[in-house]
Amino acid sequence: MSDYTPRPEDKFSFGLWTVGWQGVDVFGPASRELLDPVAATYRLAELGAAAVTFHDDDLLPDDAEREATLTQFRKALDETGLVVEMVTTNTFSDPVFKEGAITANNREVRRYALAKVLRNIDLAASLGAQTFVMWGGREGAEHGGSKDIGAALDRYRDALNTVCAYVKEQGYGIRFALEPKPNEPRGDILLPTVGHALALINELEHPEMVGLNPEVGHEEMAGLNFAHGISQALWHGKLFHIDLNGQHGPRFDQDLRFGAGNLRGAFWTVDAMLGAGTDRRYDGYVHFDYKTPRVEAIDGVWESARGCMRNYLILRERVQAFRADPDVAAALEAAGVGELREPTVAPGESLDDIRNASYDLVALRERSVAMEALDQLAMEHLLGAR
Ligand SMILES: [Mn+2]
Repeated sequence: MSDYTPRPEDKFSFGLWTVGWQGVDVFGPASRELLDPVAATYRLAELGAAAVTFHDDDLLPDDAEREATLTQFRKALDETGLVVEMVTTNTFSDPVFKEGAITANNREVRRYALAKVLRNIDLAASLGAQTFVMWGGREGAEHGGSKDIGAALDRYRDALNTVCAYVKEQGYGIRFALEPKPNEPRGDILLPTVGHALALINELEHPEMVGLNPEVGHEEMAGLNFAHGISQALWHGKLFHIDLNGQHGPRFDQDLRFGAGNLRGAFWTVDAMLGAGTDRRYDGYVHFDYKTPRVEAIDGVWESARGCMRNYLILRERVQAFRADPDVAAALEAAGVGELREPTVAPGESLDDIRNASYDLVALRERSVAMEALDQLAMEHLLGAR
């Protein structure tokens, strides 16, 4: 049995809001005590994390205590060796943002939201964060006709252009990562999927500064294949960050620990992160954005954090064994996976070469694709049967 102890080189990272979630849901108040974010930082370091991330309001809910808390937090980082790799802004909790933040109909709200984001960018830079995530949880609508979608996208674009220009002007080494989500808390959220967000990025003044922070549960809530989504983001050079968690199909945002929910999806997610047999791999922090279920007490909080990392390490081992298995190499060959890497029309060929070629359609119709065999091998590696 392998050792699944997390190490700094595994680059595990946790949002302070994850272990800090008190279990408040639509039907009931907090089920756990408030966790001090500085104390949580020490505990996550003990568990083997390499980094922490936070929303401004997770760490610094009270302006009067801002400097004192930051001093304590910087001390915790120094003492543990943890880094802050990503920072994000809470533009969703305060009822001022009830109808949106940077795309609210109300212009005062949009200006206040932008000011909050800019202030937080300064904080992110001062803590050495490389990535600044923007999740527009309140950017959306419940009512048809209540939102001019084109104007909302104009304002989204403007806000991204503004923050990119600000980062360049300040000389900060920060990139932005958009986090898509289809719904919840809004009935319908703008930029609902990886694909929608990628399309918006193409309209920006500095598209090279903006990528994605896809989250497992957010794509799966929409019934989408997360491994395919991050593979496309990698293909565009846009997988700047990742939010790992677990989800059981299209229902409310469950935020289960990584590996819970769609386990086969988690296997292919880790495979995609490791390149899926190609050199297009994710090399950033392995970031968890999950919530310990409300039923748990504080012991369950730390167990779930440990479980996220342990499940990633177990799945990584299974994926690597799958990719190293000679039977899998043969099955990939039989399934013609490598052949897709050959251009359909080779350099130097003309369209007449494909028009005038003869095709044995009977043989093509009847050919084996051998994909069940390949998938069964993956299943057996995942289940530890090989
Ligand atoms: Mn997230």
